Amino acid sequence: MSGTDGIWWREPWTAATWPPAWTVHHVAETTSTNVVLADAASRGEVGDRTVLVADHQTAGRGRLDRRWDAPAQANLLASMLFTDVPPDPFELTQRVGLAGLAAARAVRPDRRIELKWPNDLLADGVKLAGVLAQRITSGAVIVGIGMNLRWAPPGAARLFDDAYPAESTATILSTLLGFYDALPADIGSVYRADLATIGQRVRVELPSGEHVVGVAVDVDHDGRLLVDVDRGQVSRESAPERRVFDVGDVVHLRPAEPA
Ligand code: BT5
Repeated sequence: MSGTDGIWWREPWTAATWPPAWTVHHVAETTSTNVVLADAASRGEVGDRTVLVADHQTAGRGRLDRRWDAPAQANLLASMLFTDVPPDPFELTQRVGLAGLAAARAVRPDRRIELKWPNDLLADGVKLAGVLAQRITSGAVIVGIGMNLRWAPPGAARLFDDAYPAESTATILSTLLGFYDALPADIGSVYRADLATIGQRVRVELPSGEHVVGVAVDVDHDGRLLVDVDRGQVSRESAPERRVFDVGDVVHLRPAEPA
């Protein structure tokens, strides 16, 4: 793999043994692992299950053109390329979310780590990790995950409170990739079983600025969230209206929390 963006090499971290299906490249600094891996994939330089992991991103990206922040060498910042894309590409992001969930739980079994729709990880109710998927023109899909290990912005969570050896970032990534490989072929029921959002009272914030409040009842075959919107938001007399969301930010509301 070449690149104008850094020096590429394989398996630089002695702590890591990568599962055989994956080719892991590591770089000290890059703009965004998603963007750089997408560019390399578009040029045909890398193949299925290539992973790019960076110690630092200067332009880390969130969904909807938002930013993803982390100081150098603090957190897990990695992107995976899938050229072998299933008929329902969103399943790849569900799988990465589930693998991240399993990896985080493996190292911090004492914390309450949950999956929130569409693909956030929460630790004790606060955002710990986010997943960003993008499809490139060849049809391949890049799925990036950022997980806070040693640093988190205000209002977010990190996995470790104390000093944690740098090599362990690679161990967590390796664990994550191993869990990915162990996921069953039929992912929908596993995802829905692990998704803390289902059954919760939620506020769904839409890109338009609108928000709705209701109870999240399920995720459909297209990965969309089904919400029974509170009666008061529709009309006083009507039964709850079921709405379907394919994009949005979800806040899990505690029962007593104002919407
Ligand atoms: C996400 O977006 O949660 C997807 C984040 C994906 C990041 C990875 S890192 C490796 C790969 N390369 C990239 O360039 N990106 C991926 P979203 O749900 O839109 O959340 C973004 C919002 O979370 C921001 O607007 C901030 O408010 C907040 N935020 C930024 N950095 C954060 C952090 N480290 N921890 C928690 N929240 C953060």
